[in-house]
Amino acid sequence: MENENDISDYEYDMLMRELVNIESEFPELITPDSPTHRVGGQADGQFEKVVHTVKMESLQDAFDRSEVVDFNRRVTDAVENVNYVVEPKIDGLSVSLEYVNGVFSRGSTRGDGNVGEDITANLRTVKSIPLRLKTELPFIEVRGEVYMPRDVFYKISEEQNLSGEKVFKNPRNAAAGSLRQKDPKVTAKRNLDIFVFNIQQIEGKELGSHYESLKYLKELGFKTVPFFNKFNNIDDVFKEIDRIGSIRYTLPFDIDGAVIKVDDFSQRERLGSTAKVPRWALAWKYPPEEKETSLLDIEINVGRTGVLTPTGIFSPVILAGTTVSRATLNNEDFIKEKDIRIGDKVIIRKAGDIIPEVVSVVSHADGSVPFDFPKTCPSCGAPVFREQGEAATRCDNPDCPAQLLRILVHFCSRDAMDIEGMGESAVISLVNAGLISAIPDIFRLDYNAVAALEGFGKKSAENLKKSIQKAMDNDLSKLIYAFGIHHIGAKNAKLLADRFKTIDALSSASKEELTAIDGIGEVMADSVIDYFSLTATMSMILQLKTLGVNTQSNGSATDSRFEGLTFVVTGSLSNYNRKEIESLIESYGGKTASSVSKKTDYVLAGEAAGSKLRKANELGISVISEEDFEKMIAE
Ligand code: 0OX
Repeated sequence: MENENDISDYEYDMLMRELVNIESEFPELITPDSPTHRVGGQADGQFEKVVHTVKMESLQDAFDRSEVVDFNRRVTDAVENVNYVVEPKIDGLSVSLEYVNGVFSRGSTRGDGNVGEDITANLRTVKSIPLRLKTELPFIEVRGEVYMPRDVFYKISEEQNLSGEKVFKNPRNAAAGSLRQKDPKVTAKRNLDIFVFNIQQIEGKELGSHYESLKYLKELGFKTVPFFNKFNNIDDVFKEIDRIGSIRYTLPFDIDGAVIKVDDFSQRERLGSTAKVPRWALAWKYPPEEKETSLLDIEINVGRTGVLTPTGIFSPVILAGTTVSRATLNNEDFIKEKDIRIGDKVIIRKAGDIIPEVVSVVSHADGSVPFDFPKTCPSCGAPVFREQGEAATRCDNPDCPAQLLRILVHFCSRDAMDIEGMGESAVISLVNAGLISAIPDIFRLDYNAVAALEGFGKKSAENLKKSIQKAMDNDLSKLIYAFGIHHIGAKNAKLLADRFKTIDALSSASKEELTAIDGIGEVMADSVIDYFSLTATMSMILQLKTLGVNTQSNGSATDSRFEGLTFVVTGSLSNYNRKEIESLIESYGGKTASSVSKKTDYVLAGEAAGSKLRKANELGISVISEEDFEKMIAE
């Protein structure tokens, strides 16, 4: 995705460093497309190319103090009486600005350091870039960092949130996205800013040091890096990088480090550059800010896909400039591995300076106990599952309210029950109107109520009725797939339907029977068994059958367990009306009669059964309850 990363910049930099080390030790492993071959992003053709006559070099990173000490040793071994300038490292995008006779003539991105892109029109909209310099120099090219101030970033994020647009991940991505706009008017609205920190080329002025050139840049009207100080020993350099680190989050813009530069230009020349970086400069990278706080609670949320995600609730602390009181705890293993308990003192930080995470546990509270990851879904109470080799704990309940929309949309989708007119927006409307709250409700829709809904009308309601009625005769394989059983795609659903023929046979299949099918592995078999072990699943299947939904393989023999048996139903049942129970009995090959006689095999007696029950007892006919009946069909 445009200007987006999955890992934090700090992590990226560390990984890149590791790759460079591996490649220098094992050059045979270097691939032609190794990311170490580029200095930065490459030009992608949307803008005109600009060849940088003076290379826009990158910086050597340092993550450990010993690396700064080594850098100082290398420098002082080569040159005497060194002065260092230390400046904040602005977290933005490096650009080049060219001025001919004091007039801004061209601006470009750094690209890979040798070739960038012409973004003059967009840079003209950055108010702090002077369009005319205070002195009419024949030519000057400067380098600076374009950034988005943090308050601008928060304001734009809020607007993007409100309008449902994708929100930029951080101020740097926002600045990058804004600079790459085709229409400069869009860039202009983004309130970008710049800090200039280097003279790349100059005609008409002699300068001997970096410090001097920064002062001169100011005189010309540039907004230079907000502070830069000169030191003649490494101890003071350390003090300065620590000082900058301590004020880092009070600055109104993001910095990701401090840059240490040899001041004197003739000393820089003597030190020279490697193929990639100058030997006279070093970028100190600050590790992400970490803070200690207390874990007050662990909240478990169920996502649309049924995954249970634990979130830590903390005593609020200010971290990387904002107040943090929540952080994801990822999953059960993360909590177990770190032994995170409610009441713990923990260290938290923000990955990539944006997303809060728990780094470690400092101490447990007195009397605390290991966190017990829920065994049931906090949304619906059904048992939850964790599959072998998977970190996620999942709720598979087809009635889980947290997952209802996704479950319904999948159930109706083309490869599943293929119900035309039941796309996501229709499902949302029907759920919001209270007409559907579980899968079986699809087959007991009140079409008058549907017709009265906004966006439906009589015609759509009629069409919907037709497509739902058609779906009732779908082959078993479509129904199995429609259930959305984890790991069971359309093809596997067909395998299961072909082998078991009826939903009842499938629901009572053993693991051995399942894995005996070519194409069904252990993970799938476990998933099927878990799914049918839920009471909610069995109750849903019973309802679907009652409503007349086909649960058999088309063309296959039917489940005729009640063949030759006659039932008389009396009293009121809790799960079925009279018509529903009769069609259910018939679907198993049984017959129903209205009066009890010697030919009656079973009397199914509900609440307040009267004379028929008495007669059955007189004739010695088996009387069964609704519960007994459900057991008979579940067997
Ligand atoms: C910054 C920044 C970047 C000059 C030659 C090598 C690196 N992001 O703030 N780069 C440099 O220096 C260049 N200085 C900076 N302050």
